[in-house]
Amino acid sequence: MSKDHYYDFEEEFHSPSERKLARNERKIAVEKDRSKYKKTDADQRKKNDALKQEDFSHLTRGRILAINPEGIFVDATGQNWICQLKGTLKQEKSRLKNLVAVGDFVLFEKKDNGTGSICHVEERRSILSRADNLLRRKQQLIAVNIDQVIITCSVVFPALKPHLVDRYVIATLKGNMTPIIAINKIDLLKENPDIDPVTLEVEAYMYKEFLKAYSALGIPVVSLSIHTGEGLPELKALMHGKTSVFSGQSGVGKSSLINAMTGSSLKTGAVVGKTNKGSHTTTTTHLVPIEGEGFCIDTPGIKSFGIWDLEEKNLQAYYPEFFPFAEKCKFPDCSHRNEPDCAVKKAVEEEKISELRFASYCALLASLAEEHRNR
Ligand SMILES: Nc1nc2c(ncn2[C@@H]2O[C@H](COP(=O)(O)OP(=O)(O)OP(=O)(O)O)[C@@H](O)[C@H]2O)c(=O)[nH]1
Ligand SMILES: [Mg+2]
Ligand SMILES: [Zn+2]
Repeated sequence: MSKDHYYDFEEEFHSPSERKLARNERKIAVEKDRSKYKKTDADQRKKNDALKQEDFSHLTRGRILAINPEGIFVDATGQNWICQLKGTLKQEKSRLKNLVAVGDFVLFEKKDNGTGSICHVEERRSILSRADNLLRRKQQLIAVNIDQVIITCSVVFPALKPHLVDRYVIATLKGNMTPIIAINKIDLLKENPDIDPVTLEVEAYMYKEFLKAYSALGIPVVSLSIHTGEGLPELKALMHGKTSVFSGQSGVGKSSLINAMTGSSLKTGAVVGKTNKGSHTTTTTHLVPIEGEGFCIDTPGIKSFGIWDLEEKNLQAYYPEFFPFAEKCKFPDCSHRNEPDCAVKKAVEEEKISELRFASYCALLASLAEEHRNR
């Protein structure tokens, strides 16, 4: 049994306190006595065989547009159906917190009054997901079958946060999609009587450094403002013919950008003055068709974006600009934190590696270590 499956069974049979106390003992016992699970393995095999032979010809193919409390909204050639998951699907064991997501292609059985029952979910070609909480036991799907993630951030309200952008970049690459960074609200960088000049100066410096660092990585970066219209045609061109998902902190302007580009009227909400945080206006994920060709997906701003299934030792792989220097570190497994003769740290001092990216790497490494300790 793989480690993944082990945790599923563990979750089912034990309370959280028990889990912490006796995890190792049980793990050894489980490994010794696999007979307990043989039946389940066989059941799964039987189910898979049955699925292969199942006749899907009476079912309709559609794509999930939105998931609301009323049901799962499925589009089948322009017509909307409100569906539920068929019972057998719900019983399947998995590490997924949600079994279906916006963007999924499904086969469903038509019922009365525009309702339906989803019997099958097609294999996904890409997945944007996060860890469901700090314990990271389940993978929460945000949207699937997407080409690109438009990692949306803003300047000033809320401020630019490279470590948050990096979390999204890593999740995008891990999920088999292309990242595009959209920096919104650049109109706020101009002199403004409502904003303290020091804050503005710091933010303008951050913005400049950010552009330099991320453009050098080969990730497209678009600066935007819905007030001046700057950057909108450029982003629109990048979205043409693709399925794009807008993801990022609450209040950065994801829904505003989608409205400005598609003519839709998604709800938008003011940023809370004191904290510079968004007010979580968008509450569900949904897919919006783009005139001409393509789709874009609006998502709610996420408070903490935990990367699904990332080990500390694998973080460096997402910082390719470190590679040529890391080879010269004294220790081959150098983490570039406290080790002596670290060539990466030296490169940061000599401005050969962006300070922003290095700070973001350190912040992410520390949070992965913290999350690991809490597991
Ligand atoms: N100054 C300025 N404000 C903007 C811009 N784009 C959006 N806003 C404002 O920012 C606020 C938040 O915008 P939303 O589009 O609701 O943000 P969101 O990212 O969808 O937020 P959630 O749905 O909460 O995740 C609104 O008050 C918008 O009017 C911009 O380019 N410049
Ligand atoms: Mg929104
Ligand atoms: Zn090093």
